Amino acid sequence: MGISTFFRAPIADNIFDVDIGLIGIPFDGAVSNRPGTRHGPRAIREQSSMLRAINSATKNQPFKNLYIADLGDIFIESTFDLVSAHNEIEKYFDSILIKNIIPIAIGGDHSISLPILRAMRKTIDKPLALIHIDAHCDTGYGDTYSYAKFTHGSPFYHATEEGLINPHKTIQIGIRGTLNDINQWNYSYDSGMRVVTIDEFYELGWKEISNICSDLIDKDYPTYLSFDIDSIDPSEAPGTGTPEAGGITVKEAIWFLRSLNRHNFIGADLVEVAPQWDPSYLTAFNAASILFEILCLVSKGKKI
Ligand SMILES: [Mn+2]
Repeated sequence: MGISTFFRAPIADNIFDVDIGLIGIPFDGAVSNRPGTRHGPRAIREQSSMLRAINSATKNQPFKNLYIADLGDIFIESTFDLVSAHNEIEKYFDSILIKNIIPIAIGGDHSISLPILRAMRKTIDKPLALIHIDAHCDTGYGDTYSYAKFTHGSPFYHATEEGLINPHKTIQIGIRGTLNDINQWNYSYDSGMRVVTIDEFYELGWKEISNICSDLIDKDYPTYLSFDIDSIDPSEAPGTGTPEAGGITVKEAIWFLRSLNRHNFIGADLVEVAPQWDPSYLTAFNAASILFEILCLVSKGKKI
């Protein structure tokens, strides 16, 4: 009944009461390859309506004690001006965070993480830790990547340079694929981020990677989770702009996310679903399932 929302959650009637806000960001103004992530939030909403409220494996019931609401899609006016669009996104998150709402953003291309992190950084006294699951490091910049300053391939370069995230408490997981430039992701290594290639992910296994996350980031440290759907193998998530062969499975992603329950997540995003490249809706459905695990993680231990 009613109109489509994330997990059939209520549309917030009084935003001041919301504990966790599910926020769509329909934006693809910064993509390098196939467009379409502006359609991601609505496709994930629709598929998420098939999921139930209880996590059978972890017994989490995120909706039981918290007011989790769909805050709708951000309306971005300056879609042809990337910097202005990012400023609009940042202002929106400022308005959410001042009400103590924990944000989970549904993109949108990966450039949206930058304005979200800019807003989040103003609410805490130190750079955030980051757990970043992706096929790409997204730290390309300047002459190693497209010569443009802001793209969906550069948010974590800027987030580090602007002091939003602590590179020594940043881990990037699932990295693979082809490059434009041999030095494209040097910044991740040079700045001290822990880069886990897909080969290392399978050599060590997801449990060991989870232990590395725990060693790197104290359990109370404010941590942001960014999940790019292109971390998943294209056989299970073809609906994305920059697919890379040989990724993790949805099952591994879900197991791995559940294992991160020791961390203090203060916000999260799920990005890069471009549903029109996948007429089966499988990508959006898998994204909705991953989003539910993220919701369980973020809601864990939070007050009423
Ligand atoms: Mn990415």
